[in-house]
Amino acid sequence: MEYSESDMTPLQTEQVWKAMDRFRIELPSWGFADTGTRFGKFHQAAAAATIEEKFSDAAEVNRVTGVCPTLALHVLWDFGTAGDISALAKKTGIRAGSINPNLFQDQIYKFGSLGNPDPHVREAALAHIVDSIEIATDVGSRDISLWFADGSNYPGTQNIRHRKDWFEDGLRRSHAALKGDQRLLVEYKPFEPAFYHTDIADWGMALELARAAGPQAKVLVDTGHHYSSQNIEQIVAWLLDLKMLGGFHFNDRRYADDDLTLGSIDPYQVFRIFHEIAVYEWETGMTADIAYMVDQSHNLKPKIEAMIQTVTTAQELFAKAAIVDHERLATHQRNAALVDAENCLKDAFATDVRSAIAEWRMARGIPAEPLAAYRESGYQKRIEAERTGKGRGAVSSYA
Ligand code: RM4
Ligand code: MN
Ligand code: MN
Repeated sequence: MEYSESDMTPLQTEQVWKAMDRFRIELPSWGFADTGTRFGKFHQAAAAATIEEKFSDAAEVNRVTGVCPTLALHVLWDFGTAGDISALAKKTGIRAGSINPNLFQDQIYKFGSLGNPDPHVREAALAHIVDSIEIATDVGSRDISLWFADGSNYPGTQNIRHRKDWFEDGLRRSHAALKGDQRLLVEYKPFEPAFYHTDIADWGMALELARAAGPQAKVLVDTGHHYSSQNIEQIVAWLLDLKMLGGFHFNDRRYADDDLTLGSIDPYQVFRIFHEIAVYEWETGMTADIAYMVDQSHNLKPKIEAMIQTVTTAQELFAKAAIVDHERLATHQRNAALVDAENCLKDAFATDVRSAIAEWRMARGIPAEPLAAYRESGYQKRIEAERTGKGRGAVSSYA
């Protein structure tokens, strides 16, 4: 690929390299498996069906990008066949990342998990979270990532306040089971599968519940879990300021929780999120302890290529945010120089950082062009031949 001649200053190049040295992003095991919509699944010959295949695919993405050392695991989808995670980690060089309990697929969860009106179901959900924390301990993971499908479909059918209280109680008890520096990440989502009320519908509810749970509970922002036109970077800025931002699930959306490739619909939105983090760190001199994770469903795209595209896009947008001139921006903000302030962001966003990133990659022994390197490797052809049809029956992911 040809990039335009870099119009970057030496300082900006240095800022990009520093940003690339620290930016790591976690891949989701379910992003390599066959997924679909509620209308059906289109199978891919290369889709991963087993935990071994998911680790192998993640290792391939990490081999060509060099920045994805961990893999998020879904307890029900990945531990059913209980592969030996530490052996897999050794073999592939990929470590287990966040552990995601499954509190939505079992029949008992028809009316919710921690928010279920039946105390037995609430206890079962809590037990599953505690088991997941054990799994996290066993495989050496720090983060237990909680997404709840809990909610209701019709007005008047559930007591919203009681459910909130049950969530508080369940999360507090989950927090008590954490060991060492483990964290609970509380994810929110406004709708789906519940279509009238969702128990943890927005960042305010997630924040309140995380605070009630205990000091090692933080909020997880899934970029697809907002209403259209919501200002996500403002949420990020607030959570940073409150020291309550635990991590991200990255994906893009156009209409609902679409799980599209990061930056495919609105790259400026992602840039603005990264900018809030960069400016926070610049101002405070602190490093925000944030787990950057991908949560995507590549229903139509080839999965490994889509993942590489996602990672390189994330790097580019992170790098663009790293070259914003913070001093200049702060001055313009103080003087309310609106056009100049806005242009600080726009200039950075418009800068082509790709050649600087390619040079950084080469200096670090990573292929300059991850996607091309992947295509040349022959991996795709090999797994297509090996796996064809194998994963069809596997209950390895949603839809
Ligand atoms: C949800 C949410 C969770 C993911 C599930 C499958 O919408 O994004 O993080 O685990 O989907
Ligand atoms: Mn998510
Ligand atoms: Mn989602």
